[in-house]
Amino acid sequence: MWGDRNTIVHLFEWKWNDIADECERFLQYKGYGGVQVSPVNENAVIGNRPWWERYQPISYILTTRSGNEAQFSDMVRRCNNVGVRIYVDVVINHMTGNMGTVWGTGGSVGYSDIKSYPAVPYDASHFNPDCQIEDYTNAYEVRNCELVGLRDLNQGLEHVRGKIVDFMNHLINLGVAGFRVDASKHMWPGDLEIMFNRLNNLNTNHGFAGGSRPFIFQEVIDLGGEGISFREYLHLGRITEFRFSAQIGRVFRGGDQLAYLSNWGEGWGFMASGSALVFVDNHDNQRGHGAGGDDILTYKQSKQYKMATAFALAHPYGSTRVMSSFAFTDTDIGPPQDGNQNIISPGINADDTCTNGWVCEHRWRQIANMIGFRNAVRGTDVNEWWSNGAQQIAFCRGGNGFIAFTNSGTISQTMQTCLPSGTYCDVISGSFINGQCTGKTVTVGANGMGHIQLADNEEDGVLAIHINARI
Ligand code: LM2
Ligand code: CA
Repeated sequence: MWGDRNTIVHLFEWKWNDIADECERFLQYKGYGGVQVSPVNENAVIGNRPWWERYQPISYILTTRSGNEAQFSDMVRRCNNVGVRIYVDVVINHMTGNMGTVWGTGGSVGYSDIKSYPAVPYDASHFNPDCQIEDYTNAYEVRNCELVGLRDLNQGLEHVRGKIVDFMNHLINLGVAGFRVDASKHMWPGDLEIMFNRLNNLNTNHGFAGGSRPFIFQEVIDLGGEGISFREYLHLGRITEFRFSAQIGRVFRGGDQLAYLSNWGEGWGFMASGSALVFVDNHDNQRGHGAGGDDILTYKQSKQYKMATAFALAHPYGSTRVMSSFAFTDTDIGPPQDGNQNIISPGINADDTCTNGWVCEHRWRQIANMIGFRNAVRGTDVNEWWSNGAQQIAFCRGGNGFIAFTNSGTISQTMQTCLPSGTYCDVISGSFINGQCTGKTVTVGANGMGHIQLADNEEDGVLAIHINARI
């Protein structure tokens, strides 16, 4: 990422042209560092187009409902030009489920019953034998059997490795910055290592320094108690820290005192900060798939969700990812589509929010402004931790930022903000625009002290000020 940027936003199921527009009109100005895009390669066309059809590959042709290769390539160029990196969700553990002859979004055919995908090509010899994953304490089974019936590729074979490496290197040549590796737990670390080592350096024609390696974050769900540990993947890249997602949701739902967050991070048993990719929710657990169950907060619990997200972005632990959703009640339903099953683009309201069924959490003022906070406090630690011993906390990030939270009761007191004297804009209740603040302000004296007013009944239980929003 560019040095003055942070956080990947997952623009789940967005079309490439819309993402390019979003990089240019919004993400660059808020300081977002990158976009995780939905799978780019051809997937099975399934019924009324559930979101999960994109996790059933037919080939490595870059044609999906998000767009074709020309559109993808144009998006990468346009986003890189404004300093926003692209990270691709690569589905390399498996192909489709077993459902006979199946057609893909690029017009290719798959014969899933005989494990034949001619557009790659893969045939039955390239897959693991038929068996289903049932016992998650059995590492061999988790890696060599089928995950929910999806035809399981054998990455121990050179032919399979070569096809996957060619696919990923093609994306690198098009200018992507890295990958979310789907279902990493279901592949052998030794096979991943061989493949990752064969990836090209990032494309210097897209502004990457010579010798830059792709940023890899592996989807490994490890809440403990299984046959496979995240530790087996630490040397290969970052890892999705699902305990972060489950615990932050539980805490901000009121299941624990905010005061206990004083040692958040490794102190809570999470992996080392430098290995973790962290998030409040992801596309799976926001709808009851994946891990975390009822603890997970989503856009549907908006106040607590914004608070948890603000905490995640204010805290130095891990590399952060923000979820951006389409609205749903049915957990299978895909993105907003027209009568021809084409994805409908989000429209943009005057207040920055989205239309047409897109939630756009990443555009919510409280979330987007915290990207600016995170950029302002880069390189600092948590200091001046304060709590009331229960549901109210506050802390500084070096001398660059201060944030307070209440999950119960009103905060009204003078606190150490660690900021130079001046008047600061609370970027939660408003925004800092052209030197003016549309929300509350905090006046900080020469001693760093400021009066913090955060009422129990406010829209958001957060107040955040930082050095780049001084009036
Ligand atoms: C992932 N990470 O490891 C993704 O984050 C997750 O979204 C994917 O599952 C999963 N791995 C496989 O890539 C999703 C979804 C599943 C869905 C699969 C495949 O959570 O429910 O399974 O994609 O589309 C669906 C059906 C399932 C069926 C399967 C095969 O829901 O009932 O199993 O297809 O036909 C018979
Ligand atoms: Ca596997």
